[in-house]
Amino acid sequence: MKTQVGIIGAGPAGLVLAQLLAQQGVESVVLEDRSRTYVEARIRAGILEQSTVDVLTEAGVGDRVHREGLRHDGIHLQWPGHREHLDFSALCGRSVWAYGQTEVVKDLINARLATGHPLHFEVSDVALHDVETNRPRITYTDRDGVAQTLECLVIAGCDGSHGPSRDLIPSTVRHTWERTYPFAWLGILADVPPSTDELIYAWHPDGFALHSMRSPTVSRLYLQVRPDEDITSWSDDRIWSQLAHRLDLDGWQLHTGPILEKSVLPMRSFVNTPMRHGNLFLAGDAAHIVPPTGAKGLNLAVSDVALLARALADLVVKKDGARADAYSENALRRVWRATHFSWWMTSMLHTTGDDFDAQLQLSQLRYVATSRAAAASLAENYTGMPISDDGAGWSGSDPDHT
Ligand code: RFL
Ligand code: PHB
Repeated sequence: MKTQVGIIGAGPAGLVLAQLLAQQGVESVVLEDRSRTYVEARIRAGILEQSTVDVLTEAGVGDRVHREGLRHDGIHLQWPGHREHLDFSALCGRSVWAYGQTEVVKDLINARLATGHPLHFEVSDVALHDVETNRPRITYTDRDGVAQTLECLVIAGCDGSHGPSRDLIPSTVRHTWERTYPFAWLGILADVPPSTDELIYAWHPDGFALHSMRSPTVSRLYLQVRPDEDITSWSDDRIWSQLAHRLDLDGWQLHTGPILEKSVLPMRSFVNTPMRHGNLFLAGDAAHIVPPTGAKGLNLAVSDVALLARALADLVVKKDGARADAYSENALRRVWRATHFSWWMTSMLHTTGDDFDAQLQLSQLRYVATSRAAAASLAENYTGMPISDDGAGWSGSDPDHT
């Protein structure tokens, strides 16, 4: 079999890339080792930056997010006795949307299958070959157990943090940076209407808590826990009472309901460079991981492939390699900005057990809540850098800037 772009992974990165390439007349084959049901049910991120919604719209899969997504024009920052609202529209003129990754993935799979272009689930033994040549290949076993070879012009490694693609970059050119954090999140999905209009990010001496949401009837909440936390020691009652305790504010009440899912997520920052080696291009979690505090993981995956789709269309259709040559550097500018912001939000909001750290965190929270400049910095990072080929940043995005 032959294709122009072989895409490994049907997560947000691989599926958005396939959709954007198809729109530009570039053929691709998507290979995914999990089942469609598994991929569509995997509960992960929930906040989409405006640029992400724009890319999904441009990719022809924006209808449902516009219809069912909940637009948020700010967040609440909380510490004991205080809940301060940051108004993103006033601070930077941008918004975010609460819309689950499960729904983004369902929309993308439906769109891909509707075009009739290949998307193969439940493949195994995926291996990449000759990525430094003009004829890279992917070998795999299809769901019927038949060995297959896919000849490509380029390969897009969109296979997440545990996929095989990243390892094809030789150690002589590869550089990685990593930070593991001394805490994790216990996340729940609950069948109860959100108790808040905007997300609440709460600092508390007993640990961070976050109130998010998926729809007008489903809430998503998180608690800071130890990385080795045993989930079986967290009964539903214990989870709700810790959430109520950490999110407590006079005159406000947390509504509880049936817990549909609970899991512990480790927290890590990781960056792999370069994001291109020969005719292998990495995108999304295959190249970088951020802790979820900044809500950036899914958004970075989408911005990577927005840049990559243009680069690959130029390379494959026009035989113009300029954007492909600049891809790694341009994508990494956004990646490092999001890596810093996610680390900063994580450091500001998670208790370490150290009293000095706690005082610095409270001082920072008061500063962000009272200084327009500090609040605007959080707002423009949270709502995300506009996507541009040269990673030029935010110039021109300030509504007051002429
Ligand atoms: P994905 O979504 O992991 O997709 C990669 C796909 O590649 C497939 N794959 C393979 N396919 C074929 N052959 C192989 N050998 C393969 N190996 C892997 C996988 O099955 C999968 O379908 O990466 P992508 O597309 O880059 O998207 C990135 C986002 O999914 C990710 O950044 C976020 O979800 C991160 N993240 C969260 N981000 C947030 O902003 N907020 C959250 O609350 C949040 N929760 C999470 C998360 C990531 C998690 N993981 C990865 C541990 C919760 C979890 C559990
Ligand atoms: C979520 O809704 O899952 C969510 C929201 C904000 C974050 C992380 C996760 O920072």
